[in-house]
Amino acid sequence: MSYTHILVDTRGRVGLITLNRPQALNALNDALIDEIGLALDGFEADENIGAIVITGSEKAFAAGADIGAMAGFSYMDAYKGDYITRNWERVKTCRKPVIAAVAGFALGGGCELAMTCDLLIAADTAKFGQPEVKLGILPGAGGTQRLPRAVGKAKAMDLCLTARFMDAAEAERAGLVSRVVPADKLLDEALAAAETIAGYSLPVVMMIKESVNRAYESSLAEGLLFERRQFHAAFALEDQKEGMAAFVEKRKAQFKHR
Ligand code: CO8
Repeated sequence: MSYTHILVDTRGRVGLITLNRPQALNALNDALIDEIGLALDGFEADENIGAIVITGSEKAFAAGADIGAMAGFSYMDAYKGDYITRNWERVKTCRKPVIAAVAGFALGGGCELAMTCDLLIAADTAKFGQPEVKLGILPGAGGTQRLPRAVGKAKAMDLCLTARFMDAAEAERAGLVSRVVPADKLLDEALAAAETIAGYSLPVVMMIKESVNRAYESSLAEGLLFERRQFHAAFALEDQKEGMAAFVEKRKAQFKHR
């Protein structure tokens, strides 16, 4: 499979997707989002892959949707073509965990793409923002929905309405980012986290991803019930027997279903 807008690689049990439109700070278009979908299809089907990392360049994770490409759009072009957003939830529907490793700008659709990932690790150079208001549009791929869930209404309103950027330290304080690391350590840290996850039982990892995502999309009662049922189901797994036996025997678990 050859790609035009991304680079696709594997590192151990980790699938690595690097956004690769350096001339436009990795601005997103339909072709790029479709390629991410294809790469995820491949990694999902590959039993040697247990987790995926999506990253960009030192300067930009992605500076948003491609403004030049959409500048002349009519309402009909955007609506009928379901511009960019048509394949947007693919990261979420990927059952294996996806980590965003963000350095530099993650703006507009770039911030939204990072937020569809399960875990967000930022370089100390990262800058997050939803500056669409400056272009006479609003966020269109989850910015007004995922950002308030991640950082609360006050900060989401601030970012979406003023278009100011939030640096990595603020993003970590606000809860958007799980860790901030020096820029030159970003990829190593993200790959190490992904490799750790890929070493665990894949069905359990998938249950965790599905359950945590429920917390965003359901009432508390429904989410808790879903979690409890998944928890019960985990006792049907050989990996549960192995994981608990290994703990009792003070050795490292050898999970069968990775
Ligand atoms: N689209 C297209 N090209 C871009 C984009 C973009 N979003 N961002 C940067 N570029 C291009 C620039 O035009 C420039 O190209 P050239 O060298 O040919 O002139 C090159 O990348 C380098 O950019 P700058 O010279 O501007 O670099 P600076 O370091 O001076 O500035 C910034 C960096 C601050 C990131 C600046 O480029 C900027 O403000 N970019 C636009 C940010 C923005 O507004 N993003 C939101 C876009 S709208 C959006 O994402 C809506 C999403 C809706 C849902 C769809 C899902 C994707």
